[in-house]
Amino acid sequence: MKIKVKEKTDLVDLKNFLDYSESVTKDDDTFQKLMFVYKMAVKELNTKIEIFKEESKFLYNYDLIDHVNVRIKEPESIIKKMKKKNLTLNYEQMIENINDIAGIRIICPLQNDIYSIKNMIQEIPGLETVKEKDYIRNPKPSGYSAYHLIVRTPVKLSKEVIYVKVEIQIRTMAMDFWSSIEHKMIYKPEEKPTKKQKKEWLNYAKTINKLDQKMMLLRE
Ligand code: 0O2
Repeated sequence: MKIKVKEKTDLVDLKNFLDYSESVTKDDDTFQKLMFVYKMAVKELNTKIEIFKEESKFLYNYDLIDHVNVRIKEPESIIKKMKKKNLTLNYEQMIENINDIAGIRIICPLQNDIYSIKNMIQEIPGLETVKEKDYIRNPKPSGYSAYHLIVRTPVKLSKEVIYVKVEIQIRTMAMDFWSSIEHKMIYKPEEKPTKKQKKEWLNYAKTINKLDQKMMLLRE
């Protein structure tokens, strides 16, 4: 693995940070180095989101953000997802096409809050939006609902600034309740779910959505 250390601080895309034509081998040096950079990206962004959380409580006495979860995708899951997407197992393909290696999940009380949080994030200096998916206005066929933002965020290391992709999922508490259980039982289950089960979960998602709408009215 070639590590390019620059003399001066420089702006570097993650894909130029290492020799990335190499094959993806779980836990080799390149993999470790990549995971370190993703981890730092999540850490930096999470600090900014925590500030929004504290700020809304301090200024408006409102918990705009209930809680935040961060995670780095497991190496096995990254490789599994690459195979599912029929990608060549090299770092170039991994960095370009797997958008959720670094993930942040923000849970908030109401559907309106999701859009306020999304706007606040998009105004963070230096952050670029790569992709947006509004699964609230357009839920997935399963019923899955959330707002997904794929962003590129700068990570300042001692010698360079590296741009790293992070997936931010923003959900209400009700959506999170549904998707956490559905994830285990239907989305990634041990046993394949039946059509009937899938339909039942879709109906639960609709109920959850109605509940979210009612909560917004109550708040108003
Ligand atoms: P895991 O185990 O949660 O990490 P992209 O390449 O960015 O365009 P991607 O990542 O293929 O698209 O697709 P998508 O549909 O936007 O989904 C990204 C993530 O959303 C998933 O990651 C899940 O976390 C969540 N998700 C999507 N659909 C569902 C669903 O039907 N049910 C639940 N519970 N979660 C869902 P992973 O890597 O698939 O899974």
